[in-house]
Amino acid sequence: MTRNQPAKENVWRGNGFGSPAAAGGRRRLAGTAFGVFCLLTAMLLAWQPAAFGQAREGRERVIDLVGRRFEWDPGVIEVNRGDRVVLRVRAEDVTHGLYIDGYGIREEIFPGQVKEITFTADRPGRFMFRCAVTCGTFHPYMTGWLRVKPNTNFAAGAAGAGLLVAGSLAVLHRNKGRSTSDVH
Ligand SMILES: [Cu+2]
Repeated sequence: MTRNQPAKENVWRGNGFGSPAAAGGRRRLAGTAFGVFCLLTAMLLAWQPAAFGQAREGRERVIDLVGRRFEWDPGVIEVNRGDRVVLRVRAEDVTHGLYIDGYGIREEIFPGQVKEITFTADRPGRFMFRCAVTCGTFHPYMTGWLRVKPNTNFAAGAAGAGLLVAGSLAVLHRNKGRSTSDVH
């Protein structure tokens, strides 16, 4: 008889921020946003496992690399981490050498010869490759870049997991907020 819960709640509603209708609108908006988030996460998770398996195996990449005074063609080689890289190196004019920083590769390439250099791109990052045989005035500038991209599918998986955690925290926070307002 002294406990008057409904009346108390009515008083709170009257003093609350905004009308109950506005609060309902906000809640619906939050619900929609959460629904969209769930959908995106589900799509990510559905797409990710198959791609992950493929990336882990690595692909074989056969790349033709031509050395000539004083450049490499192509000057930038892009592979994914885990790829098995087969470089088919050719010297177009004089004897050149290929040295790849960070991969400990050093080979001499004579004109008219195709040298196959095989390695697994197990270290991500940007590595300079350069000519290892003095071939003329601008020999020190005969450089290129090997770009080993990190496992993008792994990154996507990590991002998906992060989104899932963030979403769960958001829901917990929302529910906590709701129960607090119900109690008061
Ligand atoms: Cu050279």
